Amino acid sequence: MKAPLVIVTATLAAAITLTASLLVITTTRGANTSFDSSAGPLEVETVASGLSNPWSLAFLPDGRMLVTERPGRLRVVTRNGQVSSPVSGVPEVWASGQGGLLDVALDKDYANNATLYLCYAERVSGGGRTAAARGKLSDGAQPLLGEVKVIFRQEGPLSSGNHYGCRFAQASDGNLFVSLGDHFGPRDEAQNLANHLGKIIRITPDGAAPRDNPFVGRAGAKAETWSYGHRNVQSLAIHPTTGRLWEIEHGPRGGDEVNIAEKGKNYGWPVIGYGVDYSGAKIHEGTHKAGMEQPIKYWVPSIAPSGMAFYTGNLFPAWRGSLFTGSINRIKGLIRLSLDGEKVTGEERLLQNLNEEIRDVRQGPDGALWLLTDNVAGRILRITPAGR
Ligand SMILES: [Ca+2]
Repeated sequence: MKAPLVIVTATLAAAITLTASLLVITTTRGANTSFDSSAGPLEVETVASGLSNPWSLAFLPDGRMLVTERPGRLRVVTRNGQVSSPVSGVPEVWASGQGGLLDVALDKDYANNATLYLCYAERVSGGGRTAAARGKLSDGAQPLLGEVKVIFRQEGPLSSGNHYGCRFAQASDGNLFVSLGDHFGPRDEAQNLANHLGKIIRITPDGAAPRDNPFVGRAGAKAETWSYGHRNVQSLAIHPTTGRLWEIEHGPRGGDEVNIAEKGKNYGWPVIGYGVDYSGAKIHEGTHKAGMEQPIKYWVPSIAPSGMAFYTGNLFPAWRGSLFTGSINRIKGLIRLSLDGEKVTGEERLLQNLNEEIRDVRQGPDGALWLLTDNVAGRILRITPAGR
């Protein structure tokens, strides 16, 4: 009787384990989970699912969306969650480690020129680098990106697969800011003006360095560079009223930062900062140094920030003027920072019980918050006040 009993017990145990895991899935992803917030309970709607590591979301003028999938696909998604076949004509990417097809952004004159920008990891002999391309989207049953032109390629030591940065923000004058990671290589390169590692650059839509960039004409410096001493910036946005460029970057173990990235300024990595190495070893000389900027907010421990949106909508009046960023640490959720001008006055952590890595956050044309969850079956989520 012993053997059958063992089988029965094992079967029971397996059944209990299965039930338990189903319960976990139901309670973390089910409709009955409540998501409290300072603006009242939130409703989380799954608009689309089954996306492969979605990284960036951009709204088309008609309310549909463009979504990148890190393995190298760009898709058009309708408001009701219909996902198109991959847009053809997208540049080949190096989908390895943190690299692949990363940001997508529409030109501010997209309604007239159908132009969009893609930021991605490009394979070169011996590693990868951040590259940016533009193209024109031809919509329809078989969407196509045409007139594709690579407008920028990062110069300097290559990446083995990490820290590409790769977010866009377009200023009102049409110039593009692009964040470029430090490649998780020799850290001091972020202080070396002779390459593009650990920099934010400012380029025209054709990829040229505007003549009023800070290092134009300086020997041994890159004309595209706008600011430097950054580690890995995966959140970039223009402030809706001041027009200034804000960025959020990953620190090492501790020390993620919000900065206002100003022309020609040095943001300190790796000389100053608030974290330590993953081993616990010391990295920085200290937290302050003359000639280096202080963040307006930092996190210890790290939150692993990705994506960024200033909220200006009507669905959440209490949150107008707040700054949102996602966390790709699945227990930290969606982060809301309340602001008073250029000061951070508070922090709220939302959707922590969602148990998802949040890769991007955008404000939709409907005033809802739209999120991407980063995994092999990633989702597009729409966040609204419950009952609306
Ligand atoms: Ca810094």
